[in-house]
Parts: sequence; C-alpha cells; structure tokens
Amino acid sequence: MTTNERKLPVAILVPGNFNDHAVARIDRTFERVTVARADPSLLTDEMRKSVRGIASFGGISAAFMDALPKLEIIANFGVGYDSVDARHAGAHDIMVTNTPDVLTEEVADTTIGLLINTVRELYGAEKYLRDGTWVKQGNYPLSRLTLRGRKVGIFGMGRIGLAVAHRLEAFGLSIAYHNRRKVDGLTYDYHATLKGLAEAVDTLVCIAPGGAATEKAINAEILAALGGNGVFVNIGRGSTVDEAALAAALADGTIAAAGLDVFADEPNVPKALLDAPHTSLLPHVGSASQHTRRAMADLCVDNLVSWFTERRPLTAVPETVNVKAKG
Ligand code: NAP
Ligand code: 8YV
Repeated sequence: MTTNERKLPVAILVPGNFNDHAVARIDRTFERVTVARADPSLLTDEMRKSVRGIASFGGISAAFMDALPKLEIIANFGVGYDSVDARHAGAHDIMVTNTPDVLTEEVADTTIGLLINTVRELYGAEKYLRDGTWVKQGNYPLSRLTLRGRKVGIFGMGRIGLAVAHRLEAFGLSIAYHNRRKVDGLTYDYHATLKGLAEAVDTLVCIAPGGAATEKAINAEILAALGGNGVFVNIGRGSTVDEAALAAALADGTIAAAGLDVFADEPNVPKALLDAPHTSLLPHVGSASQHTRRAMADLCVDNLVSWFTERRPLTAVPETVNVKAKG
C-alpha cells in the first residue's frame, strides 16, 4: 500500500475476474465498476461517461478504449501487454502501464524448473512411484536426455532472459541469445537471427514478448535448425510458436522434447500438443505464487494511485512513455 492511498472519486473499470488483493486495494482507493469482459457492447452509458481508468489482466482493444472517452490509463496486470493495443493507446493520449521486475526472479525460477522437468522427466518419474510401478517393475528407466553439456539459446534476453541466463551459468552451461539488438556489455554469444541462434544451440528458451513481431517465430524451420537432440522451452507467449509445427516436430523426432508454460489460445491446449511425446505442459504458472502475484497487484494498483494523485505513472510501457496527464 502506498502512503497516497485514500478514497478518490475516480471510476476504475475491472473487466472479468481479477486478483483479490488488487480488487481490495481498488475498493479502498477508487470507485470500482465491473463488466464480465472487455467488450464495448457490455458498457452502460454511465460507464462510458465516468470511467477514467482500467485495471486488467489484458485483452483491451482499440474499440474498447474508443468506447470510453474519459479513459486516461490502463494498468495491465502482467509485464507482457501484447493483448493491450498500446500503440492505439499512445496515439490517443491513454497511458498503459505494466508490472516489470517484480516477477522476474519468480518466472526465471519457473523456467529452470520447467527445463529440468522436461529434460529429466521428473513428472513421469513421480507418477511412476505414485502408480506403484516402482514396486511392481523396478527402477524408472534412465532419462533419454540430460542437461549436462547443453548449449542454451535464449530468445528474448531482457529482464527475465538475463535472470534465466544467470541461473544456467551457475549450472555450467554455455549461453547464447537473440534479440533484435545486441545487449551492450553482455559477453554471451549474440546471434542477429533466430535461425542462427537455433543452429548454434541444442536448447532454445523463448522468453520474448508476444505480438505481431514474434507471431509464430518458432516454426518448422527453427525447430529443424534446433535438431534431433533439441529441447524447446516456452515461458514467453504461445503466439510466438507455430503449435502445429511444434507438435509435428515432437511426433517425428525433429526435436527431442518441449516444455511449455504458455499457449496461443489459453486455456485451450491443442490436442496435438497434449498427445505429443516428450512434452511437459504447465497452465501458465510462470509468476503464479501468492508472493509474486501480490507484488504484481501492488504495482498494478500503485500505477493507478500515482497517476490519479501525482499525475505520473510508475512503469509506463514504451508505446506510451510520452503520454502526459491532463490537468
Ligand atoms: P523485457 O525485459 O522487455 O525483455 C524482452 C526481450 O525480448 C528484450 O530483450 C527484447 O530485445 C527481446 N525482443 C522483443 N521483441 C523481439 C523480437 N521481435 N525479436 C527478438 N527479440 C525481441 O521483458 P521481460 O520482463 O523479460 O518479459 C518478457 C516476456 O515474458 C513478457 O513480454 C511476457 O510475454 C513473458 N512473461 C511470461 C510469464 C509467464 O507467466 N509465463 C511471466 C512474465 C512474463 P530487443 O528489443 O532488442 O529485441
Ligand atoms: C501472468 C504473465 O500470468 O506477466 C506476464 O506477462 O504472463 C504472467 O505473469 C499474467 O500476466 C496474469 O494475467
């Protein structure tokens, strides 16, 4: 809670279910109004006249913004804001904020857990014990894969990518990366193309943002470049993967295994991926501890409080850094 927390006569719209701690803070500080989802057809005339802020898990379209003429700020709950049309917001003097940094270490921890689970089959091994198979058939088969000697490529060497790299360095693994721009002062091998990175490594970890620029970037060509000993881990966004190509690559041995925390159409996971061999699947839990979700909730609401008291955001997204509060 910030020292500025006091009741303000400002209507904040919260579409759908939202984090309990964030809701409690919004209720103490603002006038909360709700709709089932961020659909312009669900807005009442009163909402259209009064809403000045949105707190949301995402999914805010240009049409929804246009239906709220008093809208000043969208506080996105999450660092990834690919489902908010931030370019439209920036062009219409609407601030968009996200929740960077407070989740970085948690998501990096989850990435390492997912990678190890994928390579060393810990879920399968535990199931083997619980099913009673250990007693009936003896030891669990040796894992086909190992982390030892792996060359890891990070697609998206930003805040979380770097935290993952630091952990993997401690595991004695070699690291390379691909971003659009080389990171100043970073000594890991840089590859100017994703294909170049995939050719150089046997383990590809995607922690790049979703959106048009990365749509289906992980496709059949990239998976073929990763190769038969290849492991793919996705903790970024499902939209970044051609999921049909990934399922096919797992089924025919083009790559060896995959660990996925994110999917293109959550919570729906394509049957081809559910059926694919050597796959570890998680229901988007990268940041999902009570500790970290509370920190994200606080930063989400702190952005609203700062905007409506100090008239400035705490963590604006790049597309809206130049948006200024009026009055
Ligand atoms: P960040 O610090 O902004 O890092 C993103 C990195 O991706 C940057 O280094 C950026 O470098 C690179 N990048 C962006 N667009 C690219 C492109 N088109 N091609 C190649 N590289 C590109 O963000 P972060 O805090 O690390 O978060 C990264 C993403 O993780 C989020 O956007 C979100 O989608 C995902 N995430 C998932 C979970 C989960 O629960 N699974 C939790 C948190 C975050 P350049 O700008 O130089 O290209
Ligand atoms: C959350 C995330 O699961 O921050 C992100 O980009 O993907 C996750 O931390 C999500 O934002 C909650 O809606």
